[in-house]
Amino acid sequence: MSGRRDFVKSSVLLSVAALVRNKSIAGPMLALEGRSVGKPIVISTWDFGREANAAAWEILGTNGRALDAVEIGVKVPEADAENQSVGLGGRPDRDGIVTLDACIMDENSRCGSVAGLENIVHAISVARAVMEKTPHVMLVGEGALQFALQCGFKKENLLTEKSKNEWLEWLKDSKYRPINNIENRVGPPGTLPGGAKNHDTIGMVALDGHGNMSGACTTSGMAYKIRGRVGDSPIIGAGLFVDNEVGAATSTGVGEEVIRIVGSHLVVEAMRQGLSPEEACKRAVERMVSKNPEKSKEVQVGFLALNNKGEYGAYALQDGFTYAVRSEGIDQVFRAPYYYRK
Ligand code: SD4
Repeated sequence: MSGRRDFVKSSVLLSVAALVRNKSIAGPMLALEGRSVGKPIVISTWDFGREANAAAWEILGTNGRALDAVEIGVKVPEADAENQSVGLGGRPDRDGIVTLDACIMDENSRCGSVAGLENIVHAISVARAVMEKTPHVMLVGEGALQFALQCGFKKENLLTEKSKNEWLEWLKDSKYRPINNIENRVGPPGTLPGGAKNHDTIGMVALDGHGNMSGACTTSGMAYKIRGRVGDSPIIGAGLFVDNEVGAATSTGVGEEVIRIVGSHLVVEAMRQGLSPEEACKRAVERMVSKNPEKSKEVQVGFLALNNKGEYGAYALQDGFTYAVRSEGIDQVFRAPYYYRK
């Protein structure tokens, strides 16, 4: 009982800390190292992670498994036609075709992944089927679609009128110009027609009441990418990594930069060495800067991490990366600390 009281007290304190932290959005960032609310807990990328967390919490809050929670959680943005960077309604490649990348990893280090998947809304569930029903980890393109159809997934058109019209507009000058923090920003004229708002890849990691961790990551990738391009999101170790003995991490942003440093694996290994989740994310960002200083100034990458004690943190290259946290007594979006200060 007193444990429960202490827990509630610490949750309240944390909410206060969270308020303070959110206030800091406009000013200097407060680094609250190793924030912890205990288990179960789910965290995910960007503001829209909050809705995904709510779905995941229905599983976690009733003593369910982290693996089920992360799958159900990320299916929310996958099914949202208004979200133009995940699943249905995602922006297409430069040939006008929506291709999805996704991966999932569980507490036993089992993992599954699909890349360049077309016409299936829930890429994450196909990734889970790869993990559970095949001896493989990753299926791509035609083969991934064939496998999904064999598993009973239904073929659907993923290109909405909105995304199609924007792509047709984009074709007028066909320049590949990713926008940082696309979720929070209105694109400059000519970059995303109509100054459209967007969301971004969802990466989600969770710790369940049994002390087990899982993660999921799903995206339509960078808008107007070259046909066949695969980002970090379906690559185990880059866009997502889970080690039940240590913790889990996921990433969002320009996938090429994440792949080069095998970012999420690096974050988990840094936590294994004793760094807090935020420090570990910062280490990955610093590695990215040291390996590619010029490029890192221009692009956005954010890492999000959770250790197996329920401590969480994030760090990004640039300002603007947000993440959502859900646990008993907390349902909140935070703004991550970042490397490049103007
Ligand atoms: C990718 N990391 O395909 C994904 C996309 C993303 O912010 O997260 N964009 O590279």
